[in-house]
Amino acid sequence: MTATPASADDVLKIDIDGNVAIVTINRPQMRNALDEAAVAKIDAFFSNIPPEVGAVVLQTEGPHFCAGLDLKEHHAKRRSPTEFMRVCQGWHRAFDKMQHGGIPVIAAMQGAVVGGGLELAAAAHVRVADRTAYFALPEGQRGIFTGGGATVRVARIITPGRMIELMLTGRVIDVEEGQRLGLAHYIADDARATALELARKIAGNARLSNYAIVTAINKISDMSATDGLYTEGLIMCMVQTAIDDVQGRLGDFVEKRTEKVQL
Ligand code: 1HE
Repeated sequence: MTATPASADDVLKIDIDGNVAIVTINRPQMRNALDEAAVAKIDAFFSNIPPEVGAVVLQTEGPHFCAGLDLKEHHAKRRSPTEFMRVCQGWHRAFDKMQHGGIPVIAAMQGAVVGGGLELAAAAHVRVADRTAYFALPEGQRGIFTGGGATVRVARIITPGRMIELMLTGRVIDVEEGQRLGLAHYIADDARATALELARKIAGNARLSNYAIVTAINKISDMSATDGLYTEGLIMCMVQTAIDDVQGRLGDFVEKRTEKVQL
């Protein structure tokens, strides 16, 4: 594995392993709570993903994935409504780049995936949890609201009604229920290893197909059915005419050189 210059104290560690980037949020002493600097680093990475990278593993250090907003910073700064609006917009920008940047992101989750930590995970395309993972939206107990995209991303995954119930009650859901609701796609003994294995496989897909998958499906779900179907057709044409190796990939199937789709 080659590593970009990173030290143990970096808030965001970035390792490039072939065509997979492993991005590690590194504030375990704060349970990976996100302050303004950490969000800016996430934004910077997803604004400028190295060109060789075909998939990203997003993971965090320590026993908890992410405790959400840095409540100490928030408490100390006594932010005005406008200042907090800017913070929320910063989260939205960073997580939008992650979700719509065109490169698949696979999250490896453990322990608390709560508040803004769940908002972060919801911006990933594939979510792998280990058996310690649990999920909650405790904003109601803290006297705040979601500000990192949960009303859009989490509500779409678990439904708005379920999100309202979780926020009102502060209920904590375990990994099995999280999987049933779609917050985890996989439960694994070693979430990081499974996420890396999936990332390597995903990075082997045609790059432009991956781009279309991670950008078009969410965008099309914002459209009317008529616009969505039209857009889908256009993207299909663009993808299959622009991919250099499409004939090769199709030929591999026609000439029986590739695996069938089977259980
Ligand atoms: C923090 C944070 C934080 C821990 N901001 N410092 N998020 C929450 O409401 C979750 C708050 N955190 C917790 O419920 C717990 O810390 C955990 C369940 C995640 C972990 O428990 P534990 O026993 O392993 O650790 P701890 O002893 O609670 O925390 C260790 C340290 O991390 C401690 O600091 P220390 O100086 O006493 O060592 C904690 O204060 C610190 N810490 N979580 C700051 N979140 C864009 S809007 C998003 C809205 C939200 O995300 S609201 C939800 C906020």
